[in-house]
Amino acid sequence: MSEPQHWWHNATVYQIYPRSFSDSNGDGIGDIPGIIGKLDYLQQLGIGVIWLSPIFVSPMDDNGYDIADYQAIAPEFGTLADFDRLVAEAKARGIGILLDLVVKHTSDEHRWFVDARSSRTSRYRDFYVWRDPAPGGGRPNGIQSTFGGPAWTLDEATGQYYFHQFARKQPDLNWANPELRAEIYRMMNWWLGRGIAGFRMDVINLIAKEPDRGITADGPRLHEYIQEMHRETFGGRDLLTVGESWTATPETALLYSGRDRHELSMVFQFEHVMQQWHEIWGKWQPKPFDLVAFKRVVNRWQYGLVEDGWNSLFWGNHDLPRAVSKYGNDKRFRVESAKMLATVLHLLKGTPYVYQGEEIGMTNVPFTSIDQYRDIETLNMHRLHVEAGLPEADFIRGANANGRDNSRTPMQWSAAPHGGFTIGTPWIEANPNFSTINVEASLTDEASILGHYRKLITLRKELPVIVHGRYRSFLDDHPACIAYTRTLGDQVVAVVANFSAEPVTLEVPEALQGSGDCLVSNDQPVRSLGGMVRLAPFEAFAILRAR
Ligand code: TEU
Ligand code: CA
Repeated sequence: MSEPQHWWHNATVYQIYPRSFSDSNGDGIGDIPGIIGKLDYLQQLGIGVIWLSPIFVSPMDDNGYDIADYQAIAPEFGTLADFDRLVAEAKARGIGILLDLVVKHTSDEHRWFVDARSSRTSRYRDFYVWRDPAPGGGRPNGIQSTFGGPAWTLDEATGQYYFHQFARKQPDLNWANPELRAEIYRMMNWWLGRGIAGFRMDVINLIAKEPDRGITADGPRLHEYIQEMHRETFGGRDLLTVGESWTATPETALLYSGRDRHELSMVFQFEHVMQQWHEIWGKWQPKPFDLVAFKRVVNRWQYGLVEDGWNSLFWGNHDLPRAVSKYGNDKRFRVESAKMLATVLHLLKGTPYVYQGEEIGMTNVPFTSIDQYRDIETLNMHRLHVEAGLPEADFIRGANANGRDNSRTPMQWSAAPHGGFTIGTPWIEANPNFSTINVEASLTDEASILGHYRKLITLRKELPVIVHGRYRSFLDDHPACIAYTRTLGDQVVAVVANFSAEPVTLEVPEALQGSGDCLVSNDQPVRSLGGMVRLAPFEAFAILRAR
C-alpha cells in the first residue's frame, strides 16, 4: 500500500461562492462570518479544503473576478480580521483555505490600471497590454472577448487600445513585465504568510499570451512563468495549487502537474464539460448528453495521467450548471441520479471537488425572464444573441440549461424564506425548491444525498486504492452505463453505474466480476457481480474485493 505523497491526494475540496453561501447580517450578500458559521457543517461532511471564490475588494462586475485590491477584503464580505479568523477556525477543524488567485487581469479600478491609463509614461503603463490603433485606425486586430465584443478597448485619453480577454473592466496584465510578476509574487507570499493552504488559479493558461500573433492562450512563456512563481512563492511549502485551464489536454496537464516540473499540484480542466456544448453556438445551444463521448474524455484523462500528473474531478462549479440537472435527472430521479454522479466521480483518480449545494442535490433555476439573471456573461450574451435574431425564449432555455447563475442562487439551508440564506433580500433569487431541497431536511434523512457524499469523502481518506489505484474502464461503447475498476496491491474496487432513467440489464465483462463488500450504493447493497446484472434507473454501486 502506498501512502499519499501529498495531503491533498486523499482530500476533497469544497468550493464556496461567498456571495451565495451564507449571509450573516441580512444585507442579502453572503459573507465571511456566514462561512465561519457553517464550518461545523463542512467538517461533518469530511472535506479537507475550501476553495473560496474571490473575496477581495472589487467593483463586482464579475462577482469578484475583477479585483481592485489584492490585499484587502471586500467590505460586503467582511474584514481581514474575519478572514484570519476563518483561516484559524477552519484549521482547527482540519480544513485548509484556498484563495482564488485572479492574476490574468485586474479590475480597471485597480490602482495599477488607474495609474497606467493616466499617461503613457506611467510607471504602471507596461503592467497592462497596450497597442496603437491599426495603421488605418481602429482596433489592433480582431480578437474577441469571452464575454462578447472585441477584446480591445480604446483609452481615449492616451490614444491606445488595452487588451481584455473578458469584460472591458477586466484589463489583462502583462506577464512579460518582470516587475509585475514580482508584485504578484509579493502579494502571494503575503497571503501565504497568513496561513492559507494554497491557491486556485483563475485562467492560468491565459497569463502568457502574444496578442499580436493571435496567441491568446498557452503562450510560449507560460510554463516559464509558472515555474518562476513556484520558485518565488510555493517552494518548500506543501500547498494545494490548482490551475484552471479550459485548453489543457492530458499532455499539457503533465507539464502543469508532473512530479518533477515544479509547477502546480493539479489542473482543473473542462474537456468533459465542453464535450456537451454545441460546436458553433457553444453553451447557449445545449446538446443532449452523449455518454459514450463523455466516457472517451474520462478515459483519455484517467489513462493519460496514469503514471504522472494529477487532475481535478468535478461536475460543477460557479461557471457551470448544476450537476444533477445537467448530467442526471432533476425530477423523478433527482436523489438517485445525484448519488450516482457522486459515486462515479469520487471513485476516479484525482482530487474531487464539491460545489456548494451539490451535496444536497441543488438544481438549475426555473427563471423565466432575463431580469432574474445577474451574471455579466449571461446578460452580455443575451444582448448579442437577441440582437442577432435568437428568439428570447430560446435564449432563456439555453441560459437555464447552461448559464452561470444556475450555480449562483443562494445555498439552501432550510425551508425558511430564501432557503435560510438571508433574513434580508438576496442579491439573486433563491431557487423556489428550497422548501424541499435543503440542508436541514438532508441532515435528518438517513438516505440523503448528503449522507452519500459524506460516505464517499470518508472512503477516499480510508482506502488508498481509491487514491492511487490503477484505472481500467469497461463497456466503453455502452450507451447507458459506466463501469471501471481501480486496482492497488491485492485490492480491487469495481464501480458500475446506470446513467439512464430506464432499467438496464448488463452483461458483465469477466474482469469486472467477483464478490466482496459493498462500499457504496444508491439502491440495495450489491456485494457480488456475476455474468449478468440488472440495474435500476440511475443505479450505481461499488464493490471492494480481493484481486
Ligand atoms: O473562468 C474562465 C472562463 O473561461 C469562463 O469565464 C468561461 O469562459 C465561461 O464561464 C464559460 O462560458 C474564470 C472564472 O471561473 C470565471 O468566473 C470568471 O468570469 C473568468 O475566469 C474571468 O475571471
Ligand atoms: Ca452579508
